[in-house]
Parts: sequence; structure tokens; C-alpha cells
Amino acid sequence: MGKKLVIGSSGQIGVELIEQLAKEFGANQVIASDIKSVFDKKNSAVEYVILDVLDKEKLFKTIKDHNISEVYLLAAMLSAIAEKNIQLAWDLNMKGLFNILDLAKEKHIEKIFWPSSIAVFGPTSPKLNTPQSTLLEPSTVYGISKMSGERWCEYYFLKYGVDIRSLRYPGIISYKSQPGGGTTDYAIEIFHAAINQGFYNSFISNEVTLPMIYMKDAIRATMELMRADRKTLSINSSYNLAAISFNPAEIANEIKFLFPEFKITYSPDFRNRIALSWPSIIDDSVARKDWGWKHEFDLKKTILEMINGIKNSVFN
Ligand code: AKB
Repeated sequence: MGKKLVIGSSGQIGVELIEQLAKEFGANQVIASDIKSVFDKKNSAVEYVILDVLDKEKLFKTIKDHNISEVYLLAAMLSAIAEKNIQLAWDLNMKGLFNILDLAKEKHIEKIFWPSSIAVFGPTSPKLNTPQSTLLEPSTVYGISKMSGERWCEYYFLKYGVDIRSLRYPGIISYKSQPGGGTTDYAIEIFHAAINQGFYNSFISNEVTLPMIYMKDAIRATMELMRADRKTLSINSSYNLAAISFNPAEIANEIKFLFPEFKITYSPDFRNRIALSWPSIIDDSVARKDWGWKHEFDLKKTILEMINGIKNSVFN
């Protein structure tokens, strides 16, 4: 068994996935990589490599030099920022995936994790209990790239036997690093604002319900899917994954229990249109059946973790 390479390790998921992989397999079995010249994770025993997933030559060299067998490809441009950088988003999200898929096809990598998103769904998909297989007509660049990526993942699995595993992440709520350019980021900003300013102006309107998940659940889902026996997996593209769903008014009310002075206002912008095109509640029964997925963090538990986490955080 070779080492595990996380590409995009400085991002919201990368920072916490690195920690978990190092805990389970040992820091010397994990390589972190990103385009940034500095590894944000101070004191980490995990080795850091500067790597652009679009640089195929360096990617190949990194995989060979470090004896990599498993890749977690997290480098991507998220929904809101992708709308402002259409070509770059497409290139990063698609070419990056192809570079990894091709290396796996040529047997240089044994297993891949690639995140998809609820953004694969669009205005024509069912909003409630959105099934695993349904109409996919995403209306964002990010969603189009994730939907296409899913199709390519399944194609490479069926045609070349590439072992690629994927989850359609909901909005991920966490405090250890800032999210970057997503539509669901409001559900993180609101906590920082409640603690630091007592006030939040939401770019998502009060009644837009979106699927969300607390980071610890998202990381556990990732690890469980990667550990699962391939024979138990009936989905070769990407699994629906669900935990909680709420709208800005609901989360604001919960926060008010802890911060009674907290106030919220609404100034919906283009991100509200993106949110309106996504489902409200996802049906993840296939994941639950195939590999035993079960979320642990409900809204109350998520809120407590976030508030305590931000208060204790050195970044605050
Ligand atoms: C985003 O908002 O773009 C992401 C996602 C739902 O994939 N958090």
C-alpha cells in the first residue's frame, strides 16, 4: 500500500481531511499538496508539496517520488466564484480530474476520491427528497462541471476499472478554515458574525432551505466510503449524501437562543439564485443502504460545535 496524496490540502475540506488521514494512517503516510507556497497547517508532521493539479508532469513525478496509491482530489472552484471565472473554473474542475483519471487508468494510482456536490441538481430536479437518480440540469458552471465529472468517473470505472469514489457533498459547515467562494458559505459566515458583531446580513433570503452537513460528518462519510468494499457500492458516479437542511431564518432563530441580541437582515444577491436552483432536502437512502452512512450531527449539535470551535479558535 502506498501513501495518500491530498490535492487542495489548504482548502476547507483539505485541512480537516489531512488531520483525519494522519490520525488513522500515520502522518508519514500522508502527503499534503496545494498551489500555495506555504503550508497553513503549522506544526503538522505531514509533508507538504507545492502542486498544481493542472501540471501533469509534476503531478506524475509527485505520485512516483512519494509512492502514492490513493489520491483525494479536492482542488476545485466552488459555485459562486466559478460564476465569475467561467473558463478557469471549467479548466480546473475538469482538466484536474482528467489528469488524475488518466494516471489511474495507466495504473499509477489505485484509488481516487473526488467530491461532487448538490450543485449537480438544477431547477428541474425534485426539490424535496431529491433521489439519487433524477433529472440533472444544473444551471451553474460549477454544477455543470460536477455533473460532467460524475459522468466521466463512471465512464472510467466501467471502461478502465478505475476505482473512483465520490460524494455529492451538501454545504459543509466548519470553523477550522474559511470556505472559499461557495453559495452555502453563508451558513459559516453567520456564526462568525454572531460571535464577533452580533449581526449578520445574509446574501441568501430567509426561506431558502439548503442541505448542509457538519464537517466531522463529511470527513467520516469520506473515510467510510473510501474504506467500503467496492463490491457493496452500487453507484459508480457519486452518492447523494445528506445530514440536515435549514434556511437562514431557522438557523438565525437557533443562534438567538444562545445570543438573544443577535440580528439578521437579508440582501439576497446572485448567490440566492444559485441556491434557489438547488434541492432543499436530499434523499441519501442509497448511501445508507450500500455502505451504512448515518449522520451524527443535527442542527443543535452543529451549532454548539461551531460556536465553541470559533470561540476557542486561534483564528478568531
Ligand atoms: C458551494 O456552495 O458551492 C459548495 C457546494 C454546495 O458544493 N459548498
